[in-house]
Amino acid sequence: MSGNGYKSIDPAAQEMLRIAEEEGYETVFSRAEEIKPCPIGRDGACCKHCFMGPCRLVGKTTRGVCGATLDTVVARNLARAIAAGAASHGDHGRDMALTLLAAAEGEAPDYQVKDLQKLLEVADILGVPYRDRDEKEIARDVALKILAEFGQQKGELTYLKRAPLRRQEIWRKLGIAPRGIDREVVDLLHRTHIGNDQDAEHLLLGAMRCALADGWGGSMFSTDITDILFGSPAPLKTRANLGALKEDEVNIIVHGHEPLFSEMMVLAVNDPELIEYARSKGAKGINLAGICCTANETLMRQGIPTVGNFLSQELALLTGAVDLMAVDVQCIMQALVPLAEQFHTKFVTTSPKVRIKGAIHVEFDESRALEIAKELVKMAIDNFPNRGKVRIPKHVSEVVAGFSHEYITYALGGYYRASFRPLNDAVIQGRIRGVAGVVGCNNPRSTQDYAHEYIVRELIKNDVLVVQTGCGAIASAKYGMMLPEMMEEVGPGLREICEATGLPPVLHMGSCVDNTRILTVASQMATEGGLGEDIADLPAVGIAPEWMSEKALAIGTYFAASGVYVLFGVGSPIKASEEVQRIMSEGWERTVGGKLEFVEDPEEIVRRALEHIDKKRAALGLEEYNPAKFGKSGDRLMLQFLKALEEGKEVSLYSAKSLLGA
Ligand code: NFS
Repeated sequence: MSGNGYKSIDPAAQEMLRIAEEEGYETVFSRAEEIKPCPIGRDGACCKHCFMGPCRLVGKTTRGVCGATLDTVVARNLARAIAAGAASHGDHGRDMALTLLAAAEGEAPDYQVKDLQKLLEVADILGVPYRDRDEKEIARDVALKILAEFGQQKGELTYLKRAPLRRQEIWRKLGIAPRGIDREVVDLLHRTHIGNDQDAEHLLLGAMRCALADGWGGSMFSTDITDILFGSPAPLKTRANLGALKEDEVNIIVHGHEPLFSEMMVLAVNDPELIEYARSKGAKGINLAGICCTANETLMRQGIPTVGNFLSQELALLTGAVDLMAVDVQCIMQALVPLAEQFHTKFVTTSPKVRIKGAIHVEFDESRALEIAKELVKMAIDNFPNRGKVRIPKHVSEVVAGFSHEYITYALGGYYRASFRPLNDAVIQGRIRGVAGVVGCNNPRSTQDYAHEYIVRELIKNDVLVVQTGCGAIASAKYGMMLPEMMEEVGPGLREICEATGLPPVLHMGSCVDNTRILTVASQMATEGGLGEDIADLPAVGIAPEWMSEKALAIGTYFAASGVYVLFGVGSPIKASEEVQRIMSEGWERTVGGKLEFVEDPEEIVRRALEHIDKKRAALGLEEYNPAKFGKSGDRLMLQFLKALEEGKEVSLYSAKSLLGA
């Protein structure tokens, strides 16, 4: 196990794990101890693609029954995982598009276009006419155009043009510009069937093409439609960790990924009649909270608290305070159902795609969305009096979230000067050394949140601006790292920028599909000027310190294929093949400019990340990073001055001058 030897660094998780151990509840942590990972499968050396095997390519066995080499097997296993990850994001995006279409056609009355500006921007990119047209007509045509990109057979995805020109040329030259979202997933599944593509390098090119169909297709569409339907996020303050559960209120947790359902739950818990009904059952109110990425969606837009990331899902039930947990798709552990049975918790599946044996199934139907959400809230209220022992840990942190790329440009230049110019200038001057996306899951094979927390702290100390999504963002939120108070731990140059713009040093940019917001920021930085012409020129890195899902592999691959150096922690699914490691590292760096490496040690991840950032700075001809030059701007001193005033200290002209260092 990598990490600090503990199961979690989260004090709330530790408290619940103590209870689990003392009282004999099984969790993902205890199962991970019992089940040792198969070393052959873990390293990518087990081939299960036909029934002549499975072939375990270890020791003297260097070929499968069909003759497939270790390099082929390792590359094929990774490629299949990437196809599954891209399919998951793509299908999520498709559901969003179908709902936008239903809303536009009047078949989903509870959904409306909430962000007209975003709808018009998306219409413009997609070439959908929007002048003098009715909003619903535009929304319908946008939805239809997006749906057509899923089934498109030839040509290129339209969103590729959002990437810098240089990047588009690289994709075209290599033949990896994705044609249609579904086509690339099917193509990769076909290629990895027995007897097809058996050249590791070529297989991995196919994997990049499929991953790009996720990043610049399925996921990016999903982010855009979510903004259109529920509003583009802007900063707000809310709370994170199990302490957000309330002893005296009905607690409902939404868990999963598609905000279509969780947004309706937000409306339902605010229904005055239901609040009154909750009171009639002895509760003071209704408390909605989230887990995993659907939590990130409602947190960013509605300020709904998150009770935790991936590894906290069972721990929430152990509090005995969850009256109902409703799930949709992805990252939902089957173990939740037998665990819920040991408490009073009602566990409800809602997606037509996801049933879990033993769970209550209330199928979500977008034509009666709010009605179904209210039904579930009522079910939770009726269950409130059935609670047994309740043990809610006190730990909860505040978090400022909601940094869409639109808001970042606004923060940097206001409405009429919204741009990335100030950010680029800060990088050029060396106030910001570089930018890092720290994203991805938790994994019980490494201490929960240990690597996330360590890496983010080290990066901001070294003047690297950090942007986060997914369970990585929830990790930082739980430790109060997304607050202005963090400024004390920030390097001097980055601190000056944060203080001048009001941006925190660690930005919560949303759920995992919202990694596409990071692609957009990177593209805009690259085209703004002064930092080269392509994403690969930027002093930037992507890190998934505690990844576990196939979706994470798809994300890492589309970032690498977009020109970013990506580092994954925990362990390596390609360990068995040095050739595959070489292709994805030096090989990809030569062809696409980005690379994907698996590095277990968080310290080594930070070292490589900073080294890469400095290498890119040098290639751009920028001044060498020198933190000693910064930290003396008036902004910081002004803050101290204002704080002194706030604390009621008498500030005379003389003391103000001394505070300001004059
Ligand atoms: Ni991303 Fe979000 Fe979390 Fe990993 Fe799962 S919730 S989509 S896959 S575990 S970060």
